[in-house]
Amino acid sequence: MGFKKDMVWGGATASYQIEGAAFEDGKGLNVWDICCEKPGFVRDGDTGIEACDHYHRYKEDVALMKQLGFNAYRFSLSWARILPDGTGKVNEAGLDFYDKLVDELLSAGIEPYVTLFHWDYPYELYKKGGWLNKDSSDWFAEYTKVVVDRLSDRVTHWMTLNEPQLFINTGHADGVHAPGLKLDRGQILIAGHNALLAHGKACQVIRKYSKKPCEIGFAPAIGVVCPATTDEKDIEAAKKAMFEASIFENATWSVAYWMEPVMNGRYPEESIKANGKWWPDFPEEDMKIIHQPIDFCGMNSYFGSYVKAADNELGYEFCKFSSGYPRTEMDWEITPEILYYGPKFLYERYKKPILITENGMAGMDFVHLDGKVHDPQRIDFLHRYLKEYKKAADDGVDIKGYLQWSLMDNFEWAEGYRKRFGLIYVDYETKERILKDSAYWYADVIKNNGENL
Ligand code: GCO
Repeated sequence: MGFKKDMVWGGATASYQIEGAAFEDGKGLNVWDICCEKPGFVRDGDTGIEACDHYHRYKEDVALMKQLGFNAYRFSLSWARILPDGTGKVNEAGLDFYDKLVDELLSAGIEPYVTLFHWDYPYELYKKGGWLNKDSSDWFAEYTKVVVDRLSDRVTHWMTLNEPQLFINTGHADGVHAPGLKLDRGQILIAGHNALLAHGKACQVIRKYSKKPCEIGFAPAIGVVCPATTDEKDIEAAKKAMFEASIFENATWSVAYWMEPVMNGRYPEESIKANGKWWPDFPEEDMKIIHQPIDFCGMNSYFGSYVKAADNELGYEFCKFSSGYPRTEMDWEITPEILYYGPKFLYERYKKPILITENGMAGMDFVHLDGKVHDPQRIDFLHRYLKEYKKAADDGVDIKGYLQWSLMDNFEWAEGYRKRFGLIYVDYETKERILKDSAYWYADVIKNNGENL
């Protein structure tokens, strides 16, 4: 059976990670601009001030995507580039940039998949309390309206939030991502709830004001749990573990905490119970706002875990990875089966087409003596993962597409520029782009719609 004829094939990026031009053309500050200045916050003191200079080189980048045969490109908008204060005055130059990018993509035959928020939160709003402020979802709705008014005559695919569990937790609980806070559990639950509300209100705004019929989703991080064997008992155990909110002490790390409100209009009972006195008293109407119709189920996934059924309270136990287990430069285990079981379990539960919004690996990539970037590991990685994904399609899972992370090497948040995730190598001194071997390989997969996997 394989992938459908209209399979979405492309790559993904995020504004702060590639654009650069951090202080140009009236862009406002965001929390990453601020945190990058704090000594020790980002490895090597790296910042996104220049990044890949995509802001000035977007035409070259779109031409490269066209060369690779992409039919889609996922990118995010910098909220503070569009609204320097987060709300209020619009920065026309910022909107113009995205306007031109969208036109360039469409004229190259590439469908824009726009993420509204990929972590670069406006600093002016952060100073008003950010996601803790009860108005934060309205701020997001206001920003969404500005964007939709301007781009929805051409953009028809939207994602609201990227990996809310990451920006809420790494940014607000662990303090290792911007804004670098270490809030308590009660505050985290409020921030999480406001982010969910922001998602819901953005969906409402897009549906109401879009100039064309459109599709909406979001891009959560999906921690896939795979069964250790194909034994039915292990498969059931894996499913249970994947959607169980209680396996994390902090509920907002779980898949269920984000997916259940969005997809089923409820918080998982276990999250509420496990948080006891910490659980805030949210107004009931909020859930109606959060629970908006969604057109596809986004999935950002890089590695997963394995469980086997067990005779204990949980009914399963996690398998341990050995120290010699294959891993990427991020030290993430290589677990291709997540692209089989993840889509399968999500589709069974939520019945929405699956779009891989991110998947890929960081490698030890460098320019070889012949001037090329040979990255056989990435080819092997993508080959293994995509084979599993295709198996899910063969099994009847409604697969919408695959957006590889990332189009090009970029600013990997607190890790700076050392971790290279790109299909395209970026020389950060000269900003020269070089297609890695994996880019050519992926272009061939796209050309064959995955038939050659
Ligand atoms: C994330 C983001 C990306 C990352 C990628 C690799 O999940 O952290 O969506 O911005 O760069 O996932 O870590």
